[in-house]
Amino acid sequence: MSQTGFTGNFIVVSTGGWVIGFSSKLVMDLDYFRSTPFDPACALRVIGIDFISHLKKRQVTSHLAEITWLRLSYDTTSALHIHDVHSVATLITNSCSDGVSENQKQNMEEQTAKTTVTETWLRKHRLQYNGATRHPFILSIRDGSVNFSSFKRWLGQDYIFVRSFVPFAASILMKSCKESSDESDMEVILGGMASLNEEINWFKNEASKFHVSLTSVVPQNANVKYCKFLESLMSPEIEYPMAITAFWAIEAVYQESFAHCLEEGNSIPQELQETCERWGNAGFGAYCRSLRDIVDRCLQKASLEVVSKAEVFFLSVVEHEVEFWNMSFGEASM
Ligand code: HMH
Repeated sequence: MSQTGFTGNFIVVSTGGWVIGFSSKLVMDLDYFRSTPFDPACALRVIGIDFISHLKKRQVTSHLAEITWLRLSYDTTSALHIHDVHSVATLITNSCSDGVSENQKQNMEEQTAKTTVTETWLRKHRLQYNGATRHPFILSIRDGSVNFSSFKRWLGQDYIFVRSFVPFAASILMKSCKESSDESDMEVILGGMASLNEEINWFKNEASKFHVSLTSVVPQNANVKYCKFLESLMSPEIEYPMAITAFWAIEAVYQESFAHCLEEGNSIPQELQETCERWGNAGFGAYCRSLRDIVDRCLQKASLEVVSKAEVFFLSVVEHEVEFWNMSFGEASM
């Protein structure tokens, strides 16, 4: 057995949500995925309650980051479609009866009962999400190899983005007042807006330190697209649960990215320490947690249609974020 092997009950699911493999007590090696005849065109997701807990137990999360860049797919024509984690857990529980004790079964069921919508998405879309929170630009900040011209490009572009993010935040604030069932949502969002106020000044300061002229920054393609996306979410037709989902995801990607930079063993260049702390600090972490709780509360009772629309917005944010980081390496030719 190789060192990258796992044991446990798990289901392998293709990007489209199709079960392409299922195993009880199987030993899995990441090399196995590399060598199997998958078409390297779309991403593979591995989900399953037992599998996730194994990853945590063995502290092999670095392998998750590693397979972020591994793209696989499978012909899904005759596979079984999974709608949600609940059905996955039921499948595991029903099909592994010989490999799973009654106790374990109960644990699985309990875990499923507590699973929130955002938790389900983060499991389901782990690879895509890691693509945004463990992007090479972020990893280069963490390990100190970052190119300062990339950082400066990101800084100028993000200043423009944040200026567009303010009216978006204002639209969420309005929606929360009109549509939320909980008065405290408004306070959470207002707190976020207060820190955005500070953030704009921070950008100006930082730009002058790095000799970036904010008035002459030309918004790049990915940035223009992302800002247009924000604008589309400001429409009154976009209901609060969908808008707040995107809002949470936007903040969460930055929080997780920069918090990762700050984790033990980093070699962040001293000049970038403040940047990492801005989004990676514990207070910002707690704010993102509150936003996530709002999202989960809103979606817990929402219709399947609203939940699946919100999931699409979540994934769009993740894609825009990856494109945004890519921009730091230079504008793409398209
Ligand atoms: C692109 N995403 C981008 N910029 C930001 N400043 C944030 C998220 C967090 O506010």
